[in-house]
Amino acid sequence: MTDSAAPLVALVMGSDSDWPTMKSAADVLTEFEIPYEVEVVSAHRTPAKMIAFGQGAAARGVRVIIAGAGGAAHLPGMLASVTTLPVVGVPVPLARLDGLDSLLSIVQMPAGIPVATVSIGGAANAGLLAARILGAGDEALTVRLADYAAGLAELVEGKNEALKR
Ligand code: RP5
Repeated sequence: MTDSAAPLVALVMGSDSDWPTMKSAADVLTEFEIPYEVEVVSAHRTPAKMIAFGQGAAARGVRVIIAGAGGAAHLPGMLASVTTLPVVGVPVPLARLDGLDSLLSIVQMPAGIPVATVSIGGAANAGLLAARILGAGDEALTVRLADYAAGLAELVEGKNEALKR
C-alpha cells in the first residue's frame, strides 16, 4: 500500500532480490491496513542514501522501520544507528549459508543500538511486530491483532477436529 496515506512503516531492503522474502511483511501490513512505503536502500551500495533515509524517517511520520538484508546484512543495524525509531530486522536467506550469515549479521548488535530480529526469512512476523508496536497506541488495531490471534487458534482447533474425523 503506497497510497496517499502517509506511511507509518518504512519497509526497506538491501536489494530488489530480497523482495520475494520481504513481500510477506508487505502482505501483513496490507491486511491490517497500515500505510507503508517500500524502498531499496543498501548499507553498502547506497550508504549516503541509507543514512539520509534513516535520519529523515521519523520526521516524515514513519513510526517503525522494517529492514531486510542478506549475507553481510548491515542495513538494519546501520539504520538503527541513525534513528531512534524501532527497527525490525529480517535476515534474508541467500543460496549459500542458508541465511545464518544474515541472522548473525543482524542479531549481534552492540548494547545501545537495538534491532528486533525475527527468524531467517520471517518477514511476516516483522509485519506483525510492526503492527503490534503501532497497536500499542491504537486500540482499534489492538482489537484486530487480537482477532488475528483468535483466528490462528481457531485454525489449529479446526485441524484438530479434522484429525479426529
Ligand atoms: C545484500 O546483498 C542484499 O540485501 C541482498 O540480500 C544481497 C544480494 O544482493 P544482490 O546481489 O542480489 O543485489 O546487501
